[in-house]
Amino acid sequence: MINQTLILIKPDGLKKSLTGNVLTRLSETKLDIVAAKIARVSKKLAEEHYKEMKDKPFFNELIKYIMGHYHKKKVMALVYWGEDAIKKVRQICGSTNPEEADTVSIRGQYGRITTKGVYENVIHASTNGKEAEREIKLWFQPDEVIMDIYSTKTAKTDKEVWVWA
Ligand code: IDP
Ligand code: MG
Repeated sequence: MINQTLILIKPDGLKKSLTGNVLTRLSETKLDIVAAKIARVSKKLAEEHYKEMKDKPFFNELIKYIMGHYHKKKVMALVYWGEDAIKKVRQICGSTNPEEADTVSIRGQYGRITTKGVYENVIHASTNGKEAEREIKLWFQPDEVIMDIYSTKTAKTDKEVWVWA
């Protein structure tokens, strides 16, 4: 099945200069990149992204981690598209716990568990179609994605826009 998935190279990945390594590993999937950007993660975005984890004991640390509190305050967000994109990307990422992840997976190679107990596992990838849709729509606007992956509509707003001077 053709599908799409949200990938985040987390702040530890950027801080450790792993962007190239991670993208090279992901290129093994032969999937298409249909959106990409470097983004600052606000508290609001972090909490929305990880809203399912709200009741976990490590939630506050997780929010600080994804916001870049311990590293660089940025993430790289990408959308990969193609045959079994969700499954193929998850496979290369490896298990959530970097100590348990296959040693040749991205998380197995580059992740660590901090003294505060957070799994700094370098990369986020959506786990299923529903999660991918929610996450892609959270991180990207339709005009930032070069393919029509979800239906869109036009809406009138009187919002002020920020433009080059
Ligand atoms: P996933 O990223 O493999 O989908 P989730 O269960 O969705 O795993 O957890 C989101 C993130 O929360 C993980 O990537 C990891 O950074 C962190 N995390 C998950 N479980 C634990 C845990 O038991 N201890 C510490 N951090 C965790
Ligand atoms: Mg998850």
